[in-house]
Amino acid sequence: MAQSQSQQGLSQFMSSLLADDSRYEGLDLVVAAIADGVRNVNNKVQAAAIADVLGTTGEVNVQGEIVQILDQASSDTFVDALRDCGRVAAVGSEEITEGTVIGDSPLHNYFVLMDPLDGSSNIDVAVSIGSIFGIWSRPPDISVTEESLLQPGNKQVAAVYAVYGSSTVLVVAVEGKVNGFTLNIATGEFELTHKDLRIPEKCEYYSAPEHNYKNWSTAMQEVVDGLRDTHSLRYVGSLVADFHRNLLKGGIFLYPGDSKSPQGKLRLMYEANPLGYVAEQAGGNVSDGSQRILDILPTKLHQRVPLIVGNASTVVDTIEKLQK
Ligand code: AHM
Ligand code: MG
Repeated sequence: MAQSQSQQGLSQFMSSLLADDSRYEGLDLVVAAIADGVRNVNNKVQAAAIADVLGTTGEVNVQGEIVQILDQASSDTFVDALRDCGRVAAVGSEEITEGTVIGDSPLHNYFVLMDPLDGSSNIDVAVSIGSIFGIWSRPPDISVTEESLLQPGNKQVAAVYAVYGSSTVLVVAVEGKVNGFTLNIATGEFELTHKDLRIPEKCEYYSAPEHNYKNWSTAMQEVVDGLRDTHSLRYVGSLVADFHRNLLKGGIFLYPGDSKSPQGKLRLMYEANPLGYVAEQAGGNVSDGSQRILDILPTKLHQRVPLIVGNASTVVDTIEKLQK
């Protein structure tokens, strides 16, 4: 049976989106590899309790956080898929201390930075979690080392994220176009279900870790006091799920720095940059409170950054209030 427009598959969609554009040569293969990894990780997430792979590996990652078994398995799955696609020169992962160099032939023309399983604290309790990917093209003259991964977010050519929730959704952003696909579990196909996503102009929701309220600056406390008066709070504690909700329903996500953690909790290279890119392509905005996140020159693979992302005018309004 021919697929209707609303059921267009991911690979067909990517082929028509990128057709004949030499800037994106091989990007369809990178996105397809991520989609394969997402199918695989989705199976692992769904089967985790039964397969008895919930819980921790007993290790602590470079962030000082306890590594869940599924964190590690997801990272390995995506590194393998990205290596096998033949187009990725190097990968940075939240779960790997140093960058993983894959290859430096002319075909290896992308870098990928990823949070393979975002929302670790929700893994064991059946709450939505996800995977986040920023994709950079490899400049032709650059040799492939760990340092090559340290490029600003404004050089990203695409970003992708998945949410493993009440359905499994893959969102792909490329140069002004953001589209969402839902995994059809009967066929294994990602079908186009959210075409041309734009963040709604009406901002009805805010997401913020209010358990940190007492450690915030007075200005940040006042911003969130104001949001609380006029918006509904939705905070699940998985960045990618909170972000996805705000993208679809209209909202702003904030994870500020505070007196205990001046740079906040979230990571620049594989959380803030990719989701900031998606937000901007969907008409939203992203900031660390004083500058556009995507313009930050990274110094470390795992550096943290305060994050304010979502509805454009509410982000701008928040920055103005913080800078008063
Ligand atoms: P993770 O990448 O190890 O899962 O940690 C990041 C998560 C984000 O998904 C989420 O926004 C944040 O940590 C929640 O932090 P908190 O527990 O302080 O609310
Ligand atoms: Mg994360």
